[in-house]
Amino acid sequence: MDGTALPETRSTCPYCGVGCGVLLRPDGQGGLDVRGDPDHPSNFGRLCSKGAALGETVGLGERLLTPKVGGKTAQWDDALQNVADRFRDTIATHGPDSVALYVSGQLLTEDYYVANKLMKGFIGSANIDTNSRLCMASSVAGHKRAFGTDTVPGTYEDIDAADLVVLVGSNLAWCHPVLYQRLLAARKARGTRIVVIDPRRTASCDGADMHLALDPGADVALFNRLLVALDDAGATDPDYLRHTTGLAEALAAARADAAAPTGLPEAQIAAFCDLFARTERVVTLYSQGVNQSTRGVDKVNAILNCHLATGRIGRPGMGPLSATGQPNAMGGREVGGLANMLACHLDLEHADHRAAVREFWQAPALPDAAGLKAVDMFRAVGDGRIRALWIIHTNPAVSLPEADAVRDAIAGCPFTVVSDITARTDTARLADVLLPAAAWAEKDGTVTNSDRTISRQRRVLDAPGEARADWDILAEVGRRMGHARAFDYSSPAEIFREYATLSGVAGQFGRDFDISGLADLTDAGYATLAPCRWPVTQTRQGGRFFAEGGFFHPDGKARLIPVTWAPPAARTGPRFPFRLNTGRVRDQWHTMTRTGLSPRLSAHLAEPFLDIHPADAARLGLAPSDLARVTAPTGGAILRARITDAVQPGQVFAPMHWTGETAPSARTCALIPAACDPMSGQPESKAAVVAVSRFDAAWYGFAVSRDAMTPDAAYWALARTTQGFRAELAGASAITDWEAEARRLFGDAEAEVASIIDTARGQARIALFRDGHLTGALFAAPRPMALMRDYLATLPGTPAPGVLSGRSPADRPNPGPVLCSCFSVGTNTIARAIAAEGLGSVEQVGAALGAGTNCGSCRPEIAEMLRKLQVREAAE
Ligand SMILES: Nc1nc2c(c(=O)[nH]1)N[C@H]1C(S)=C(S)[C@@H](COP(=O)(O)OP(=O)(O)OC[C@H]3O[C@@H](n4cnc5c(=O)[nH]c(N)nc54)[C@H](O)[C@@H]3O)O[C@H]1N2
Ligand SMILES: Nc1nc2c(c(=O)[nH]1)N[C@H]1C(S)=C(S)[C@@H](COP(=O)(O)OP(=O)(O)OC[C@H]3O[C@@H](n4cnc5c(=O)[nH]c(N)nc54)[C@H](O)[C@@H]3O)O[C@H]1N2
Ligand code: SF4
Ligand SMILES: [Mo]
Repeated sequence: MDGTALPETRSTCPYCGVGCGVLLRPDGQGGLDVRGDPDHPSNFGRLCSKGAALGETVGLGERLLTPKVGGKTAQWDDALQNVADRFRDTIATHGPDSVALYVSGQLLTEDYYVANKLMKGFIGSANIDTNSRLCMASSVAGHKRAFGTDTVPGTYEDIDAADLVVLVGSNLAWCHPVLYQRLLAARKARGTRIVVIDPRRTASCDGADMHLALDPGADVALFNRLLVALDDAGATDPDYLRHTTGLAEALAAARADAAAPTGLPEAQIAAFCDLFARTERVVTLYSQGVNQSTRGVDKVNAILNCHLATGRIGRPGMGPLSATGQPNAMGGREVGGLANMLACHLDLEHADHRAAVREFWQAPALPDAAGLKAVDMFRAVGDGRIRALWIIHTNPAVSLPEADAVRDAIAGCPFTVVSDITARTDTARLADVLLPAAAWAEKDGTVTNSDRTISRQRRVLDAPGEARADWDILAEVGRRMGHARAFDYSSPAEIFREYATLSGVAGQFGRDFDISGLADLTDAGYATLAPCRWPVTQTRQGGRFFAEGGFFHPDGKARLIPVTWAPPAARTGPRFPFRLNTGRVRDQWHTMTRTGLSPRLSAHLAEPFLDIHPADAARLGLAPSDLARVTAPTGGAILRARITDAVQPGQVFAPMHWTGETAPSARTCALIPAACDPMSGQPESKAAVVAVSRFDAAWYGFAVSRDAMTPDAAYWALARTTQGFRAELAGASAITDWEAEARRLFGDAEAEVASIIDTARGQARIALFRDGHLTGALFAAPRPMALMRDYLATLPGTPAPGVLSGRSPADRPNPGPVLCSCFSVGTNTIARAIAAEGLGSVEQVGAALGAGTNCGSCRPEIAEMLRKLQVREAAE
């Protein structure tokens, strides 16, 4: 088939909460061409590196294609009946609260709606929670406390129209790259000031006017200082304050907090407060540095206080904006996917709300109290209170705090069901029943992004094997549990109409979330639904909230909340002297089950790492490329040390992405204590305490291969390449037979071998060939080796003469690690061009090499390279 003849279909990127529109064109061979949708109001055609590489992640190599029961392939009928029977039996014997659903902000709204309806309405338990507990729960609780409901007041257009954007605990440049590009475009057009508040220097600091490297957890102290400064400067808005209560109490608490430590120089605090006070159009955009904290809700309210006090909310170019992480984090909040919410922003604790939903669903029972929140849910799995668990679209054995304990709890649960697109996850490996889910490009539904825009995801590929959409699997189990009528859905459009109708009931209770204007959408209307921002009613569509008050507390007023600083729950001390911060890298998505399939994305950072300050590294005797052993009260890890002053002394940073599948010693969440915010239940994933030392391996290795490798070493990390795989390795004990080791690693006993082995020095270079083509090469030595890794990664499957030298021939310079993933331009290539051609700006680098001219995600890193080279030149 001629792929280009197929039409493009509008859909939505399945990664972050920016919610970019994509145009998808199947290439006729199972692949997809992807480009940004020029007409989508979130991105106007832009995509980041992850969105642009979506086409590389739809292959079937790793897909789960049939149900499995007890590890064996099963028929859908048997698997579903098994799930329904085991859930029903468990409920009959131990009650509805002995079962639980753990779901995800990556589910489509229709999937989510059915899951919530099944659990709360028909199983009659509120034990459904979602990974959004680890992500958005503090923002939800903060919004509800201040506004009376979980409303995001503003829109993305406010970023275009602001004069000051304050990024708090957000690495926007890497985690919401298209929004960041939008912010940079606004800065170019109108000179927007940017302030970054983050203990760590990130890619987002590159374009910033100010970086406030505050102490971890000091946000409440800083925003209390700001509130006082706003009051002192006369910047509060008496007219607007009529719509609020609590300013005096909030100010009193803030004044009493004046001595709370921030770690910032007084002059810097003053400069920030002054800039904020004299700028009317301020957007404060915040993310996980705020939410993932034992004081997350207070942090949110400390920010909201400042916007409410100044009346800078709900008008163009101003307001607080919580950046949602997952593509449908917002949708999940709307449908009530959290254990303490009902549906459509109705409250579980509210008898009238319960009665209305119960009647609407014709449900036998509705719980009247919140269910177990994620961390407590897995504790209950661990201690046997929960005996049947269904995990859908999330990987909790990796992503929850105390991940080793969570993994053990799931393993010990009498009955675990996992719905996933692949069996190769740390969680799926523990399942009794494994259900193959259709992936994003194979199913229809809707998602809501950070600014309340509802967009369609559309099916462009056939679901492979026997994979089925999540809503379909859930509805089928609902029917088999005896609720035929309630779950008699035949399409996502039908579910969406029911959901929109229910939101009208919420509207009648005066709730903000009302999309009843879409309740009569026909199938054809659903098929062609254009992006729209809620609310959508007969009288209103989209817009901002709260410019004229109109809050959702009974008195219609917002609450300013008195908040007081407190340090993170885990305390550093002699045993665990370092503060561990965790987060994301530019080109990987969470546990890497999709982005990890793309060689381009895997080339940016091919290994898990620990960022540590040069002074700390020197004290610990850590040299660049050494491995660091990281120990916490709850677990341990081995990570590659990256020595950098981007982190402060006493603080270290590690990414969250690596797993038992990709780097078993780098399961970062094993280091995170399960300390949670008391109001939101959100864990403090950014402030663990650890000890760090050098990991002295007996040998260090690097390997490339055409086919999958099976590393067996104290440390290993595996990544995809265009030619197959690459791996970093380190062993705890000496190897005596290197050739046997290489054959085992590459799973090939018969290949021809070329090798240079110096047993006395413990050095080995071994290459395996089949039919004159390289199938694998292993390099090992007692110390980390300087090799041209990115060049070596291109050799498997080629004749690869000279591979054992570990270097590229003189006429093929080593490009270095990929910085620009759109055009695969390496760091060395950029550095060479800067030096040889005297390039002085990101634009000039782009003109010379193309790097940074497509999605722009790497522009901050190019700027950082230029800055470092200029600093070096100035010093010379
Ligand atoms: N590339 C990529 N993008 C993603 C994702 C991904 O996996 N990969 N995931 C998506 C999801 S689900 C989410 S939730 C978002 C997360 O998006 P972000 O929240 O922007 O990302 P993080 O890296 O988790 O953390 C943000 C920053 O918080 C800082 N921080 C730590 N402690 C504190 C503190 O006490 N105060 C302050 N002010 N800052 C602190 C960290 O140093 C870090 O730079 O990203 C989304 N986008
Ligand atoms: N240390 C630390 N831990 C963190 C964080 C942090 O900053 N630091 N951040 C937290 C946050 S904000 C988040 S959001 C979580 C994310 O953590 P998780 O949700 O656990 O991570 P994902 O890799 O996104 O898991 C999604 C799973 O769904 C599968 N999947 C993909 N498509 C489909 C589908 O269509 N249907 C089904 N059924 N399955 C599918 C994927 O293969 C994958 O296994 O991590 C949290 N954990
Ligand atoms: S910013 Fe990137 S990951 Fe996020 S929705 Fe847009 S293209 Fe997808
Ligand atoms: Mo998230």
